[in-house]
Amino acid sequence: EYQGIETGSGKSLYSGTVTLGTTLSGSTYSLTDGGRGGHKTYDKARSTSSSAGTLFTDADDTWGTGAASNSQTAAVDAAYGAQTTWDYYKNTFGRSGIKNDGKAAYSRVHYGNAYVNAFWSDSCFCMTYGDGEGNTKPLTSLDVAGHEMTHGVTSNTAGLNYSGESGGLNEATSDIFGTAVEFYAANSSDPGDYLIGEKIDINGDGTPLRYMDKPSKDGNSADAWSSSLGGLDVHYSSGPANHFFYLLSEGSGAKTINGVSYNSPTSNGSTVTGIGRAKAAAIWYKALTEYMTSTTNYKAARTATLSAASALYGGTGSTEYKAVAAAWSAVNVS
Ligand code: ASN
Ligand code: ZN
Ligand code: CA
Repeated sequence: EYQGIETGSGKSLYSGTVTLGTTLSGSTYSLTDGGRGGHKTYDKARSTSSSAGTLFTDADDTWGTGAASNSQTAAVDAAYGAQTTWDYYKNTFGRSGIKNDGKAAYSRVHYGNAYVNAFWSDSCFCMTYGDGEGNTKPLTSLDVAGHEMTHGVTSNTAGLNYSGESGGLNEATSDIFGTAVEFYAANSSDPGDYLIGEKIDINGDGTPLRYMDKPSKDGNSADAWSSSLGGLDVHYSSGPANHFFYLLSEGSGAKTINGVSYNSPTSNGSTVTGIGRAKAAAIWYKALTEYMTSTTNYKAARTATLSAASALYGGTGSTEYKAVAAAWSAVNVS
């Protein structure tokens, strides 16, 4: 009998062939990521009950087929998403898990029948994924996994209330780090982009759920702050903060990254010069974990990110501080 941390191989739906952290117990492998707090991936087998479900196990540590019809495939994507998000936070910010206590959350796939959503829950400390329309498009893409896991991080740091302007900032935080995780992975099947949910085809026409360069492209999100912003659904009031993050990273105007073309406008006619994704993410992370609170609104998010830029890169004279101010002005936050 043998027991220990292993490295398996999986064929995912969205991210090609990936290596997976697994555990061998006796002669059976399980999707238990021993190197990352023991993160487990469970099968809900179309149930919507509140239980975790059945832990995925396998005889030879090779998982999935790359087709949604194989029940392990969505589990491969979910486990890969969880491990990549863990690695992003650990290797970028030194954060060890959602609570920074070294402990894992867990994932549940095949939730419900043709369920078209994915969600984080504070009560189970877990992420749950439906199989999407016709049970053929599980919502287990890398950016969605990073998005959902980041809800856990937000909940355990700033605690941004999930309504009004703070709710929009909460959603944007998940889009920002879901995107950062996707770029971090540099997976050739799913290279980084500033689109959210481009792999899961929820709209059925190949368009993504959200666009960070110009949020209004989704038909609902706001590009810039206005006094009515807090009345929107949080997935739309996230727009100005997503747009801020794009502008701060990449700057305004036209740009092509990993084959995707963007054209980011500014609400004040200014030209914004980006400081790069890594610095923009570091500023947002520091603001989230040190300066934002449950009631932070857009004006306070501006102050929090300026404080973070100042602490990381220098005060009012620094390029980074000035870029943060310029990017907020470009989305009508002053
Ligand atoms: N996928 C959505 C989200 O993470 C789920 C929801 O709105 N409850 O925001
Ligand atoms: Zn969300
Ligand atoms: Ca994406």
